[in-house]
Amino acid sequence: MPKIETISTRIVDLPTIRGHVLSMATMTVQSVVLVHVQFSDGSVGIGEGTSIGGLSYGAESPESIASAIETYITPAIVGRDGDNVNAARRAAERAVMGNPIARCAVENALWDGLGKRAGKSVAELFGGALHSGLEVAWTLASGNASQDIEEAMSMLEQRRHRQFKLKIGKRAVRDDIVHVAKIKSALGDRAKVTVDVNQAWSLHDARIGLAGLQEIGVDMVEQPIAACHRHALGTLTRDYQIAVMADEALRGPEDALNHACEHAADAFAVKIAQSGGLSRAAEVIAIGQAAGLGLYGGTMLESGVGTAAALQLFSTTRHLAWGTELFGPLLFKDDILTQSLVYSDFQVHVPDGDGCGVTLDQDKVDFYTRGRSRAVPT
Ligand code: MUC
Ligand code: MG
Repeated sequence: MPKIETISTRIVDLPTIRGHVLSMATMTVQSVVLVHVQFSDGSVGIGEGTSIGGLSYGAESPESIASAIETYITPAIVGRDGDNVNAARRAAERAVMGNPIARCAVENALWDGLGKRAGKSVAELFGGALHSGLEVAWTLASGNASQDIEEAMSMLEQRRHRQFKLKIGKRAVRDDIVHVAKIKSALGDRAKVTVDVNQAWSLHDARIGLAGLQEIGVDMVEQPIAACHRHALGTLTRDYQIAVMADEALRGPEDALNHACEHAADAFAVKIAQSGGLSRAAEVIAIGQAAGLGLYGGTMLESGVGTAAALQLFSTTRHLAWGTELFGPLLFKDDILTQSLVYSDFQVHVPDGDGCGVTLDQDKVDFYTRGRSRAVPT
């Protein structure tokens, strides 16, 4: 029985290709937490736990993710059977309340290790892939409409993306509608346009916002109001034709069930990190499917490691009505994988290979690791 022998973490700071302007923060660097699990038979598994904008998006920061793993999850699971992901997951859940991103990172690494030892992909461990590639959206968030239009045109030209999510909520609501309308009219029928407000609107703002967005033909609005206001989200869902998606409000199957029962959203952004790992994300997917909601493969803007883990799970999902937004690695100036994920024909392709199907470029990882002296990567 391969035992879980050691677990190590590092925070890797990856510069973004441009400022990524969200309602709550502007990102110029993404800090990803990488987890390396060493098993007693010499095999290894890698995982990732990543949030957005320090502590401005949610309750976990890169530093708290690393600390929860090192201080609490590691002692709870070291010495356990590496092949029994469920038992290790339960032990981590008992030792650590909340902290879903930290628990996700470790669980990813355990699935990766198990897949590598078994000679199977993580998708196979979850019953098998139904898709070899998934539609992938891009987020327009430069903060400037002309730059966003230029960026979208170039993505269409390259056949990389034909669905664009606009980050809004920082400006006054009517100014946001003007901004979205400019981009929407420039793109016409060539692309699908959605928006993400990241909880920035009051219910009153949201009424103005949803009416305006609907009027200009935007297809979907993600988390327009605070995650805690589920009943109000349900009101918006019922009152407007534009699809309403829950994101920050979904921290696993319990929230998914409540939203489904109350028809508080038309669609779910499924995030493996926010759900607390691949297994819990699979439960969110099952609830969304059973309720007949539209599913979206969400991202926390992870590097290739977390993106590949999400891809493995989403590839096993029957239907993602809203596609995915698994573009994280493309937002960074550099890739920390030896072989980058493949984006073509508006899809991101599920990597072949055992486990999550990706390998770290150790020199690059060392270069971007926080607190290390930097040697230029070859
Ligand atoms: C979010 O709130 O969905 C996903 C894409 C992006 O640009 O930011 C994330 C976070
Ligand atoms: Mg969102």
